[in-house]
Amino acid sequence: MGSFALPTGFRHLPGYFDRSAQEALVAEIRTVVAAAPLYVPRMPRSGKEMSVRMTNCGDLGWVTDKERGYRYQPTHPETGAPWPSIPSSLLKLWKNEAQFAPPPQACLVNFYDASAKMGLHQDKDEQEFGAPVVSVSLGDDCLFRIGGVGRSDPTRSLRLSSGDVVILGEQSRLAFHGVDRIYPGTSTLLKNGGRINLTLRRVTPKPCGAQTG
Ligand code: MD3
Ligand code: FE
Repeated sequence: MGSFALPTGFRHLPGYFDRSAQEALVAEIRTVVAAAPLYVPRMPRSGKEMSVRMTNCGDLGWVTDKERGYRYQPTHPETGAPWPSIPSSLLKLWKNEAQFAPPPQACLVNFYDASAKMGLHQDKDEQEFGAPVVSVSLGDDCLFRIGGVGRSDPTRSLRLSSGDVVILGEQSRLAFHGVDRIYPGTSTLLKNGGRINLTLRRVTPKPCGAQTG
């Protein structure tokens, strides 16, 4: 609830995608999920289930399980298949908003039902923090919270709606953040309700002199 400044490099672009673009994105994500089913991520060591369901597209996907913990890998943890490719509309979003950064390697797909949430955390499993994280919200609204680079730094809460884009660069890249709650029934985009969040990331530094991302 604070009114202090957000970290530099934090950009919230409300309504970036209009309804028809959101519908097109949902159709593309359904294709991704058909090839790479949502799975139940588990916390390292405890094996405790997260409430969010996850999958990925891109060369690398972020996964977690009890035995091996948080990591990026090129294949689905349950099917063993390579992740499907990142939809072109998301590559275009990255190109337009992440400026000089080389192409995204990972697109994490998070699905929240009415009771799902995500605790306050930092995204630090990547080897590259120079590139921003670019996120897209689809479906029901959520209450998103962002703080500073220390776990106990004061936090601010923002409501994110379907079609919103959030860009986390510079100081905000390593800020603690989380999703406190979903507001069920606030969007008609997803037939059965819930919220999808897409998070585009660079995982490794750009290979020096290479032509590919
Ligand atoms: C702020 N996802 O997948 S997206 C995650 O809505 C994650 O599913 C949330 O946090 C979600 O790791 C938030 C917005 C977001 C993404 C990455 C960030 C905010 C961030 C990285 C640093 C700071
Ligand atoms: Fe995160």
